[in-house]
Amino acid sequence: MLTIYSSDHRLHHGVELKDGAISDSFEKPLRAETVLAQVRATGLGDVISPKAYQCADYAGAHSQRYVDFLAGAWHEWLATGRTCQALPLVWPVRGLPGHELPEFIDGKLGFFSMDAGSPINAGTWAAISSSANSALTGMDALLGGARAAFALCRPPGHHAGREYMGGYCYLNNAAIAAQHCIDGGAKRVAVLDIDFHHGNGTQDIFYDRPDVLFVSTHGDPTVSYPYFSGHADERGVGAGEGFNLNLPLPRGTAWEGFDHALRHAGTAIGQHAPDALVISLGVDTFEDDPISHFRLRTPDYLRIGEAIASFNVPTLFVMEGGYMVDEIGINAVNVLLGFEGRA
Ligand code: Q9C
Ligand code: ZN
Repeated sequence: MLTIYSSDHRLHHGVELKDGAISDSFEKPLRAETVLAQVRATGLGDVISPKAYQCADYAGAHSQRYVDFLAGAWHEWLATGRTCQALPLVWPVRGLPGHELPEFIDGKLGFFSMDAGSPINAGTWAAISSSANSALTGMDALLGGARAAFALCRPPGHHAGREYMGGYCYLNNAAIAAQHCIDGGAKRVAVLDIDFHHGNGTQDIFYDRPDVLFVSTHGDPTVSYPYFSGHADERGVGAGEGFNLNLPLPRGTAWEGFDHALRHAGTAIGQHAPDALVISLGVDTFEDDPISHFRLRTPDYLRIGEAIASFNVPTLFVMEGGYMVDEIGINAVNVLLGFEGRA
């Protein structure tokens, strides 16, 4: 299987608020490096760099004004005389009118975000555009006839909505790839999100559309981030009703419960009969993940890959979360090896 990877991801490394203090983000460069090392160690296949794309290639999944904001945010922040990382601090929540885009960067940061989990620094745009380009290059491989490809994206993307960043995410790499597939002539696409966290951003982007089915397994939002989406009764709206399937699972879910949800997902994907499948591949479902609460073990990831292969659809794997750095390479690549029948 072809892997698409750009070392430009290293240009982005941020902070996060944890337990009342600011600290280094769990979403750090070493994550992608350990996955790449495991791709090489297992001989998964060739590793190539992403091709170049335009902002217009991101603006089907996102709005043009949001992409423009991301591309220019660091320079607007610098122009105010600050050289520290840019973080939002105020949000247009229920009860505030909130519909007018502020002119000043501090207002824009809040307008275009869901939380303070996505800091912006000097290298952020280079990193996030290379990450999206990796997903686009992977989808182009599928459109060219490949059965599968692996976009080793960093930063991740699935919490980023049509007009907002959050949860370490900026551009929604999986959604951008799915939209690129539709633009390339596909009638139907499915996105299956197996990250521990609900893919609220991908849900947001395709919520009113019947052409892109979104299915997500994740920690029950009653007790897990992102708290405000991911419930089973969110089924899509308008023409998109019935094309969004959330499968929330309790804290402590191990292989049996996860496998059951995966089969449910497989049935829904089969009914949709997609031309291509995009997997939001998070491995923060691992038992030792520092910020998540499932109990999958390393061999379980081989089984996940086998299950996905049995759906029998051309498949693009897009890297999302996973924060137990020592193990994320083995676990992520196990999914790919399982898919290829190398378990
Ligand atoms: N104590 C991804 O996996 N912080 N994003 C949650 C819980 C945000 C995760 C804190 C987690 C975002 C792509
Ligand atoms: Zn996650």
